Amino acid sequence: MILDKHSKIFVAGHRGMVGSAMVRRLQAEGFSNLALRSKADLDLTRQKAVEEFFQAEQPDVVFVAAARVGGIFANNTYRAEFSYTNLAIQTNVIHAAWQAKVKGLLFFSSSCVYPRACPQPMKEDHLFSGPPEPTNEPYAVAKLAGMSMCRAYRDQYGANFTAVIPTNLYGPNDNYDPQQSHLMAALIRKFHEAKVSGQKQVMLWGSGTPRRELMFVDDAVDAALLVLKNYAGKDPVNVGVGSDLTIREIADVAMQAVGFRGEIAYDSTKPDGAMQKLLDISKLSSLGWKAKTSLEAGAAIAYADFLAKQQ
Ligand code: GFB
Repeated sequence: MILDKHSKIFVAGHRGMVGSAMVRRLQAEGFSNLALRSKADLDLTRQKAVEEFFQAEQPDVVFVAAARVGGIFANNTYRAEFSYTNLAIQTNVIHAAWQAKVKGLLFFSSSCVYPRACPQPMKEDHLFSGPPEPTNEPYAVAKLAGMSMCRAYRDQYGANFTAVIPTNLYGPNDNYDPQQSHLMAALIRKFHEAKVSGQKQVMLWGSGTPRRELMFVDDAVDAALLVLKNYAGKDPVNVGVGSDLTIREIADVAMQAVGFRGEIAYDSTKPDGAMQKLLDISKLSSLGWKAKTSLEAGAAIAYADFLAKQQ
């Protein structure tokens, strides 16, 4: 068994949306031996600091949820940062985890690793079969390298390192910055600001026609934990809900959750990004897993989180 109640667990990136959801989940399950460090205490881009941390703490299990992340605009604008920071963090953490002989490591990748022209729904077998979407290529290539590294350490050293590939996530502790945010956080912020200022129209980006598979972050970490505990395969596992909606449909749900009653317009000078990226979740489903949170319920929780952060 990889995890027991005494396991020392390092959640890298525990203040981010995914890492904080993982900490919530582990604590709810009674895991109390968590090794957590803020960015100020441990800069994961510094190899020496990371090695010293692993030598001192000797964690049993590691979740790699630390990353430089953002929505389509941030990915496309801060291309060097998305490349360097992610490559540095994951390289340092994965290598130091192997040196410290951890029992298990789970790396959070992203569905943007699939080729731009990938057949839909995207199966794990489609990985490495074509170039990624250009707006997030540096991020995608870094995440591909992280997955390849997990597989290489497994192949050469027998390390129990696995990657999950989550779809587009949203939920508590999302980043609501207007330029950096992912779709759901951007929708919540824009609709909320329009509602409180009495604005009649909200401007969204692109054409509104691309499709996205949105998943509530607590469901994603639930699936990831199941993979760590029960999955014995070598290849990464897609983590999604199994269905997608157009941006327009997603915007309708967010608008209802926020209570904005005006109109939506689309700024076609802003990019659409990938037109579709629906994950094939057969492998995850075969482990007996199913998403629990509807988009409507998740959007309401996310909006409550946004409001709490305004105070
Ligand atoms: O979540 P998002 O920013 O990134 O969603 P990706 C972008 C889609 O939502 C595009 C549309 O089709 C945008 O045109 N959109 C409409 C908006 N209005 C807005 C808005 O106000 N803000 C934003 N951000 N989008 C992500 C990667 O790509 O895929 C992530 O950026 C991650 O890093 C994720 O890998 C899986 O879905 O295009």
